[in-house]
Amino acid sequence: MAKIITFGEIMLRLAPPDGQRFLQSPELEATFGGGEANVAVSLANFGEDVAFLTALPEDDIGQAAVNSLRYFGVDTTKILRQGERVGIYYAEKGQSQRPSKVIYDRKYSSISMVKQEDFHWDEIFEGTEWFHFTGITPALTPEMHAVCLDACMAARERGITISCDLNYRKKLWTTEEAFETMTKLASYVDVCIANEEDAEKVLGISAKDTDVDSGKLSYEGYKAVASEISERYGCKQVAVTLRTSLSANDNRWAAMLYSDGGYYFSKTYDIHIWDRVGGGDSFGGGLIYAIRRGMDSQSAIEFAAAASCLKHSIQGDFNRVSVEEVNSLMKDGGSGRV
Ligand code: KDG
Repeated sequence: MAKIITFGEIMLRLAPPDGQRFLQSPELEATFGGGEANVAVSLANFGEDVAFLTALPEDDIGQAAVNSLRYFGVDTTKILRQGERVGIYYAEKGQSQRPSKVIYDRKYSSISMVKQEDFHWDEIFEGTEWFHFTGITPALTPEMHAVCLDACMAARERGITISCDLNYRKKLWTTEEAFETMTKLASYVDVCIANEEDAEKVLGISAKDTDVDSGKLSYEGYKAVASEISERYGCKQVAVTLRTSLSANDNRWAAMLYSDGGYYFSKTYDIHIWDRVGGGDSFGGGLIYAIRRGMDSQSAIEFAAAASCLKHSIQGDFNRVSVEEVNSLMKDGGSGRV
């Protein structure tokens, strides 16, 4: 039975090729992606024993989604095959001054139609050591709030480590709804992953003195965010990604881990973005891998930051990098510790 389970929605991703606009291209490239599925793929690429839990219809599109995960060695045996449809998201890449666009068509997808009683946590969690979800999963439907709470309670009872990326999605719920649900779930979370926007929108914790768009990062604000999340919800470790936008397609990228009262900063990287979607998920995958391998806090945050940087250079949601490639970037890349 897989040692790690990630839980959420995998969607069909339809994207115009070559950076074209929706209103321009006669074609759409079809791949698959979704926050928690992306984390599972990252972990599988690092050699972890990981399963993805979701619901997908019994049709060929559902099967194609399953196959896209199996290709990387993700265990798909826990996936519920039920419901009517695979959710879709349309992704248009930004360029220069034009931001990227995402359009969801995911209502009534199989995972959005599940009921609490569809999940038998005793069976699902047999042999599991780590459970990961993101704020996207409970945002899908009110029923999913309850399912996520069941999952967290069952994981906690069994001593399974729980990680959560707050991942606020404004197209799925309001900040009030996110706050109400995520504050309940956060108290079960051992390892919390956030960026500044997530912390503010989901938990109402603001890094008041950060100045992310000026090209300068104020780390005191991020430190305050991380320790506040840890204190309020009892999370043992809180990781925050530190992004400064240099242009629409260039970021300064680093990350911080708060662990055992200490703050650990990664090196900074100036990255040119080919495809930013899934960058945060690669960070989560890298962090889970590093913690599970017993890396110390400094190495863990370096590994997660480097894994995420590499994803930004890859087309599609899924990260396709090996541990060796991440190690090599950690060793030779970046511009010193922040
Ligand atoms: O983190 C990447 C996700 O945003 C992308 O895969 C789409 O899952 C998705 C979502 O719900 O936004």
